[in-house]
Amino acid sequence: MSVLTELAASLASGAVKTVDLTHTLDPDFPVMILPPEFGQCARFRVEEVSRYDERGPGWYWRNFSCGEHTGTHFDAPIHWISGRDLPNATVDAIPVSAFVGPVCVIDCAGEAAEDEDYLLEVETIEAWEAIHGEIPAGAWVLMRTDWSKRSGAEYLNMREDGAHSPGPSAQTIRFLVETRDILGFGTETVGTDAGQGAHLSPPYPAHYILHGAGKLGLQCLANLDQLPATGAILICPPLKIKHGSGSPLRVMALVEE
Ligand code: 23J
Ligand code: MN
Repeated sequence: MSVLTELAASLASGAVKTVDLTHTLDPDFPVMILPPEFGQCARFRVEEVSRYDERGPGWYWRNFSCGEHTGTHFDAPIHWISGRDLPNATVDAIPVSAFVGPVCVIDCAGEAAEDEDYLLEVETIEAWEAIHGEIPAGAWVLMRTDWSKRSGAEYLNMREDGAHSPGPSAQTIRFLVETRDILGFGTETVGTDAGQGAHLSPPYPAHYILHGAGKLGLQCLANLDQLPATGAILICPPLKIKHGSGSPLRVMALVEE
């Protein structure tokens, strides 16, 4: 059998299942809050156009609006100043091959439960690799923290000194980009960076280093506890927004039972 014929049979039999890694787009879902001197990302909004009524007797449809970084979303390299001059740096120009690929999941749920400012360090990646093998070039790497199980104020976890949520260290992102040549890095939190990432060096290291190297980001992912450490295939095509810096999207994975 060809690879895709086998895949089709495996999907039909349930040997390969599809896992949804996406939060529902909802006005109540939190968005990133930046210091007040900066522009802000818009929440998801929706208005009804018609619902089998005088505005449209046979059809239901709505208009929606939101930010490019609202809800479960994709970050393109041009999102950050370090990636501004790279080729194919916008969501409409990234080769679509980047939107399907192998995924490695680093489970930091226990550490994040102990320490809300937990930083994923290189030693932890190396310990993970000692068990699961080296992260292959071109892989998506996802940081599982179970942060997606939080709701309301607990999700952003804002305090007077800013947000408190886990993320990768600068060294870890540099290691994944330079030594492993990953395709992208994804998190369950509102950013690819830790809540206190502005105080790291460089500030927002995940954004700065990933996008400066043409790598991609995913944020506000859900259900990472349903993925194996290795062996799943991630599917994450953003909307084809002209010159887009990112986009909300449906993210899913193919997982072998
Ligand atoms: C703009 C400024 C800082 C950050 C972000 C956006 C994000 O996290 C994002 O959604 O890309 S940290
Ligand atoms: Mn973003």
